[in-house]
Amino acid sequence: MSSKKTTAQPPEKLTGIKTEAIPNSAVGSKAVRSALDHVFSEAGVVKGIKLLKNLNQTNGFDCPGCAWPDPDEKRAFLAEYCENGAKAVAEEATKNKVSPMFFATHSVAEMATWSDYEIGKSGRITHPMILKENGTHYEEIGWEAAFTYIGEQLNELKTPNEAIFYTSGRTSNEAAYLYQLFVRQFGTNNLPDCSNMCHESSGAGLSETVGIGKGSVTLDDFNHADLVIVIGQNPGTNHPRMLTALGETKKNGGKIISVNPLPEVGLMNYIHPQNPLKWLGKGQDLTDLFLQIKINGDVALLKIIMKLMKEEEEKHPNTVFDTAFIAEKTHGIEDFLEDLDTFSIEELLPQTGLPLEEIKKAVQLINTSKKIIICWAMGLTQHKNGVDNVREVVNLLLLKGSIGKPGAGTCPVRGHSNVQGDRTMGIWEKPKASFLTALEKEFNFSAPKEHGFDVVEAITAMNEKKAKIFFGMGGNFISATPDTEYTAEALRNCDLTVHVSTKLNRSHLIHGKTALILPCLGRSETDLQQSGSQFVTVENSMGVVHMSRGNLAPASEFLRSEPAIVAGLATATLVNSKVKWNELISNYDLIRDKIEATIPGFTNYNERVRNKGGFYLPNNARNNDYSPTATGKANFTKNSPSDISLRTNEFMMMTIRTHDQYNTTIYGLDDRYRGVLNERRVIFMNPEDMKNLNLKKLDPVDITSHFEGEERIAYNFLAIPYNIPKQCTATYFPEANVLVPIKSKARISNTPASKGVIISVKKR
Ligand SMILES: Nc1nc2c(c(=O)[nH]1)N[C@H]1C(S)=C(S)[C@@H](COP(=O)(O)OP(=O)(O)OC[C@H]3O[C@@H](n4cnc5c(=O)[nH]c(N)nc54)[C@H](O)[C@@H]3O)O[C@H]1N2
Ligand SMILES: Nc1nc2c(c(=O)[nH]1)N[C@H]1C(S)=C(S)[C@@H](COP(=O)(O)OP(=O)(O)OC[C@H]3O[C@@H](n4cnc5c(=O)[nH]c(N)nc54)[C@H](O)[C@@H]3O)O[C@H]1N2
Ligand SMILES: [Mo]
Repeated sequence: MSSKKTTAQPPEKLTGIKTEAIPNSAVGSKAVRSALDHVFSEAGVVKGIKLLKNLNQTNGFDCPGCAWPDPDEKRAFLAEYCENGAKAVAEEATKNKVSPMFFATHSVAEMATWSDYEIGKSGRITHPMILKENGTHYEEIGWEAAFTYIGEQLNELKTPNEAIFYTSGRTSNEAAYLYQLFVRQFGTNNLPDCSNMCHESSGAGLSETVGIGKGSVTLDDFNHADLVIVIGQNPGTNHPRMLTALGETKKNGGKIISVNPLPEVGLMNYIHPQNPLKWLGKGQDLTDLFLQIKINGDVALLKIIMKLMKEEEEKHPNTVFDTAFIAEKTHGIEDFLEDLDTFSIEELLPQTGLPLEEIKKAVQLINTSKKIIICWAMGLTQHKNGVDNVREVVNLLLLKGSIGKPGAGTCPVRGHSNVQGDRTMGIWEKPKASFLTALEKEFNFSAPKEHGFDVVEAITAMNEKKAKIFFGMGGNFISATPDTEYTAEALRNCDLTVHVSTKLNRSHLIHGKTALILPCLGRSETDLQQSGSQFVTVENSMGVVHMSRGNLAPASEFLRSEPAIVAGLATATLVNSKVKWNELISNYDLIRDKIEATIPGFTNYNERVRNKGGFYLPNNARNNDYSPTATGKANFTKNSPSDISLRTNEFMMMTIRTHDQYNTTIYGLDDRYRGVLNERRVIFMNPEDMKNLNLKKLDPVDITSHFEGEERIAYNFLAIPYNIPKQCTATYFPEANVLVPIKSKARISNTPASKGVIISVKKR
């Protein structure tokens, strides 16, 4: 039994597992109780009620939980209630404080031994802090001194490209816009973001095929769909309000197919939180057909489906394919069908692990549907062929003409609540030339043209000492990124690491020679500037831009807003900037005027965003217009099934979220919908696979990942027999990130393949 000592990963210590039966349905009274417990214990009852009253209300703040849209009308108390949204706001409204005294009491080395749960529960950071070179404890520093120090360090770099500016997806449009402007005036496009690890494969696949990197559907389309396919997504935990939309699809006679290696509880059956009378009942069955696919078998499945569709179309022309749409709107059908013919069902089927009969049921539903929506998330994007997955989804929709009309289209369900808006605002390492030109014209400077580093490239550059300063606008870089020990070395190589954060996290503890924490306001808090209290704006997963106004008292009087922090930084760093940074933050309307002047779709921004529910950004695919693609039409593409082959005793591992976490923020230690309580170091395995390895339930194991001859080990996980296909396993992120090799990533999008890790399992 060996155990490597390390501080960059969560501790290996087990916390005392309990297992219970998996519930039959999601939400219901238990979910409401769980949420209220979190809110009241973190924030107290009075503040807790105020929080819930303002969550997702037109005049309140946008839920920081996920990017699922709110209905444009009805927004009663608890109307858009969701357990995990409530937990997200509770986490921000916590009474606990991480003060200078807290930092004086706990050394960095001590805090690094805590679990992510303990680190997070420490609370909100109250003052700007600095960890000096060779220091053991963070110490208080004034805002101006902090800005001056960072500015000096930035200006001492040999080139601006030695600095990296990361963004997580909670940052508002206003903050993101100012931030990218500052970074580009400083002289680099090194703007990696959480999207690089998330929906980058969707953006890449969709831009190429339909000419826009965002989804095409609106919330209302769910009312009209004949069929919704949910593939590689667990909405019951990660987008609970989506279950309401799926419920509406069913109510209106639509069908639902779920494609997932796990029978995720929320997708199967759901009890509406709004209807307490039904809390005790059986709930509503959501999924009509569940395809329990093997990990990374999706391209193979979609190809089989499309081959069977083609067979039927050949027998009965014009009954399956939308030939008029294909002729008028698309490009490449011949090549695509020819390529499809080169694959045989016999060869594809084993990759899916499914009986052909089940797939035929799906084909039957697809053939008879005219309006199809396909929803997906990380189960498709975080694979070596993640972009192929997304493009294959588009192929299916194009065959059916199921895009650009009501009740049909693409629905990549975004994660962070403003990750889509941040991209719209220019947080991108590969900016479009037209965007840079608009910035140059408006602000009278010369913008860098060379593409910057994405997340994986940034880590590699820091590891190889080609980059020396890391700046994080939100997020938790060390715990969110792959290959934990390699990334830790990268951050430790830096001369300076800086984090703009609300709460303490592990990235403050795995640091450069000098480290700073700049504490900011959370979304639920009042943002007071010279002209009065400000609101910010965000864009949800369906391209609606709307306002978000915090109204709770800030966690500390020393906090600054993200826009104000950027302005402070820019003023201290840039010598020749013609931007009036301080004026811009005196009234955020002025920032929005600049956005309007440089980004298409924001005409009359300040006026329209004050309308109830906000406004939709232009979306060519939604309007059945594919002119922005290279061919001017929607493109069929040729895609590759998985090329991973497992050796004896090797397994595929996906790293997924529990019901009690928000990415790297651990709300609690339970995964109620999977029947696991009080433990995160678990590996879900097929019972027969366990038998072959001579493993019994809850046996402790070590996990080794295998990649191009390299091995990485994660110690001390408990094996859980679970309803998962053979040779497939699941662990939780971030505990298993140490196993994800930095070089194992999706073609084109460069997204870490954190759902397709090859592992072996050994009893301890
Ligand atoms: N409460 C809560 N809400 C969140 C988050 C959170 O952590 N907590 N995170 C937010 C963020 S940033 C994001 S990106 C989203 C993430 O939302 P999801 O993508 O739903 O999150 P994951 O837990 O990664 O789940 C991936 C799902 O895909 C399945 N899957 C894995 N591999 C495959 C595969 O090869 N094929 C198929 N068909 N399925 C597969 C898994 O079984 C799982 O059900 O949620 C957002 N919302
Ligand atoms: N193995 C594996 N790795 C993954 C994934 C996976 O499925 N498997 N998923 C990937 C995905 S989809 C994503 S999106 C990334 C997430 O990566 P990140 O976005 O970097 O991580 P989060 O855990 O969401 O960041 C949480 C931190 O953000 C800070 N924060 C919270 N609210 C605010 C705010 O309003 N302002 C500021 N400035 N800071 C704030 C808090 O300090 C908190 O600790 O992780 C990726 N990593
Ligand atoms: Mo994400």
